[in-house]
Amino acid sequence: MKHLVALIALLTIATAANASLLSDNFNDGSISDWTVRAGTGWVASGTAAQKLASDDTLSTISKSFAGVSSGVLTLTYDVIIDGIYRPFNAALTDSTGKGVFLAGYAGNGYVEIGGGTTSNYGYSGSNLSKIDAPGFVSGKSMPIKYELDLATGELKGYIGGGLMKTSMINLAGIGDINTVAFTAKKKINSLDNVVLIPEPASMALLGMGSLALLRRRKQ
Ligand SMILES: [Ca+2]
Repeated sequence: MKHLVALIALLTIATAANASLLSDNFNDGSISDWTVRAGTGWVASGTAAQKLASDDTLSTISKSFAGVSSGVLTLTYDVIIDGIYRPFNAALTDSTGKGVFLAGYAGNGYVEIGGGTTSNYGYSGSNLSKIDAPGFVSGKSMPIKYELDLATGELKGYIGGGLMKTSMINLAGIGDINTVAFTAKKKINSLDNVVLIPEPASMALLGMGSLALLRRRKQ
């Protein structure tokens, strides 16, 4: 019985840890549940979201989720950059629009990762580091992952599964993170499979606390 209780507790922890805050594969051919924050927005195309080809202004779409203020946030998405040097950035922000830039320009063989805090959804070149990413080429879908530790401000950026860059971000003055935004400019950029997951760190601690409580009750 004791083991059964422990097993149920562990399963509960695993389930909670895997729950995503936001997930969208655009397979329904719609991006109507995303908000246009700037520019003319993006369009649904097949089973991905694509930037309008004729737009010359920065265009931002965003989506809100249940706010988080602790633990590690993991954001993954697939992106195709069409061009040699194109602005394409993701941002995680609070309800006032303050937050963290995750990437800036990208092109054949490289991307800029890192950044600092942002007060809007547009592109900012400040504090971004250009890094080599040999697999990141025009027209090819690349999986991007960011891990942001809300306690320490450590930001890790992965491209194609490999760790590309670790940065330290000053999160002072930023409230609960509750919005993800994507900005692009010119040409066609493709966005797909956006998933935002809170890391199990805080969940696991909570779970272990519950487990200890259960054990104590059984004794
Ligand atoms: Ca899709």
